Amino acid sequence: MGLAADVADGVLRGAETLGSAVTSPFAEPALRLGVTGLARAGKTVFITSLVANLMNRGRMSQLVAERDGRIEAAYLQPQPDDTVPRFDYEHHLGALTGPEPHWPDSTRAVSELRLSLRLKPRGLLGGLTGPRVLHLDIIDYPGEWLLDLSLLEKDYASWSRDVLARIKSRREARDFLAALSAADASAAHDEPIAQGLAAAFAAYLQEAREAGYYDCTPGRFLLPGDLAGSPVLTFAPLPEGAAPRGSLAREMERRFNAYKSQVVRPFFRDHFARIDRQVVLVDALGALHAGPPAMEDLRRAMADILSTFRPGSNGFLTQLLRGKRVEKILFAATKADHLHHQQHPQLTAIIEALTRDARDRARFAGAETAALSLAALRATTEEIRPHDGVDLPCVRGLLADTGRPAALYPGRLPEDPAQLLTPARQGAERWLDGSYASMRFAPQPLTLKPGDGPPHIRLDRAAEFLIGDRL
Ligand SMILES: Nc1nc2c(ncn2[C@@H]2O[C@H](COP(=O)(O)OP(=O)(O)OP(=O)(O)O)[C@@H](O)[C@H]2O)c(=O)[nH]1
Ligand SMILES: [Mg+2]
Repeated sequence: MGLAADVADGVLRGAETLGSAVTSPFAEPALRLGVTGLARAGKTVFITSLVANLMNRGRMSQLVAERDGRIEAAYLQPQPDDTVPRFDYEHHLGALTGPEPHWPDSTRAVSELRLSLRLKPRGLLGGLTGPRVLHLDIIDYPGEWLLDLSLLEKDYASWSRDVLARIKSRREARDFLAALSAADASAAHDEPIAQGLAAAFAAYLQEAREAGYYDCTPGRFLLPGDLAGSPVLTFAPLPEGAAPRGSLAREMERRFNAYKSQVVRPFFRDHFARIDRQVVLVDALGALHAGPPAMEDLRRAMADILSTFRPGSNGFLTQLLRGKRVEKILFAATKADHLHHQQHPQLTAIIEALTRDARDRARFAGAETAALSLAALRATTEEIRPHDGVDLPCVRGLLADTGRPAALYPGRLPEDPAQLLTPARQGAERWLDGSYASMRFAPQPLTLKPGDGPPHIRLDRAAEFLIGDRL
């Protein structure tokens, strides 16, 4: 499908929604909610718990439509996009709430789920029109894929030059650079050589990612999904030089261009451009625990990810969106159940500071933004423990590795997030006030009252911001 068809499709959808308010009470509007974040940020748990809590709304008191009794029912339906994998809700919920609760497996690609909400009619004529239905289409996609947007502005030669300059002194790149110096880019293309270089480059990206670098594009090299082994993922940057027809360099260039046109563009066209509301999940506590370099890395990754929500920053995107934009963006610090609620304001301040630039720009572009800290699935209980004559606000849970109970006091988060972000920006290796502790808790065994979803922190507030105005 070409660009024009897509844009026309968008216009049609817009017209439908508009028309339904005026003429046909039975047309059913759909709202597309994107859920993204870097690897392990908490996307799968967030979607699973959000859906479970929208179906059983006993813990959703901050959702105004629920408080006012406007939500009559919520149920799963077949999704509108036939070629996108379905978000495996039942499986993930089974993992979290089954007899031996555990966290769901990592997911490596885009997936989608449609939750339909039957709502009491609104307004004066409400009694005449009968119930309304809103389809909520939830799209889970890796934040890493957004980083590929910058590739669209580069040709193969300039991309190669940038990458090679950036990685030349990195320890993680040593093997790849050695393989590169042994290869002859102007020699005739030879598939095993191309595969060897691509594998070495992918191994570098993986190591760099683990070492905390965020500039690990092309994103699909880390999360290949069903593209693994295909030519669009079998290329690598090469030093500049002669590239006669049929040479390795020519073929690599061709594949780089194929990656852009057949992987990056379709993602933005088919998924990103159709999103109405977006939540960006951030594991700020994880970065805090890992230290200042990880925090600075996270800040830069966020800035890059969020620049995609400022359409003017990229010609391709501007053309693709043609004025349509994400209406609301929520930045959420996840896993807040690792902190006693006394310290939640400090965590929220960190996520606000981390995303400040991007939020200012998004607001300028017309999107409404907010930041909060949440736990999609609360795995701990709070407790005050005396220690050396002071009361420490702790959380207690079962350790994921051993199943043993343990109490955690992560440390005192500063009131002013600049005390963390400034040293991180200046290249500090460790935090001035020592370190922040972390533990991995398992989900707690649950016995849910009828009508209650899984326990969470502020998931209802997140839902109110993201969809409340449409209920
Ligand atoms: N305590 C706690 N831990 C959480 C919560 N949400 C996520 N986690 C932890 O974070 C890990 C990653 O969560 P996922 O939801 O799988 O993250 P994801 O973003 O889908 O990860 P990928 O699919 O690998 O990109 C889980 O295995 C848990 O250890 C939460 O609400 N509370
Ligand atoms: Mg996932």
